[in-house]
Amino acid sequence: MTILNILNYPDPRLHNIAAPVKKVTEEHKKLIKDMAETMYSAPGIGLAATQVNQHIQIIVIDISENKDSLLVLINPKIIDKRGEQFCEEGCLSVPGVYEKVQRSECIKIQALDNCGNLLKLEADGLLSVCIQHEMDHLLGKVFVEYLSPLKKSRIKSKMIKLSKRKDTT
Ligand code: K2U
Ligand code: ZN
Repeated sequence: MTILNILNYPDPRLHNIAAPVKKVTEEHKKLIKDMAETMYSAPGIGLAATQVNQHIQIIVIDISENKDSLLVLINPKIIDKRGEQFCEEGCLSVPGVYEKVQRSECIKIQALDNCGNLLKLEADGLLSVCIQHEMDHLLGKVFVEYLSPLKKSRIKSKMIKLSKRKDTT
């Protein structure tokens, strides 16, 4: 069981752009397992490899009640999107901050699964929000960047204070 360290905003590594996975290896499968354990223990319903300082295009998601339906998306691409939704979001890299963000309501994506097979998926509601949120992480984007400059600045100051307090305890 390996719980990985999750980078906290405004760590500059959260703005790295993730590279595509050329071939799914055993090393990637080990990272996926560790990411899933880290996500479940947080607890959260999604986690991008960027957040654990691995800058490759891998996402894990589980929005199921029983936490027994892990979705692994490698090299995800949005191939269609429709509508809009304005939902409250949180982020394991920005603990304690919940703000509304506008996203596409329905998306169609293609990705590789953890065996390297092509998958296509249509999502709406919470799954759609989560996938878009995680795909932003792979592009080096954190959800607070959609907020007003004032809100973003206040969140950044709050997170810097939090990290300084952690360092002194
Ligand atoms: O990227 C992350 O930090 C994972 C998020 C995924 C997420 C973001 C926005 C909306 C839904 C999911 C974490 O799971 S944040 C914790 C959380 C848990 C349940 C519902 C919303 C947020
Ligand atoms: Zn996040």
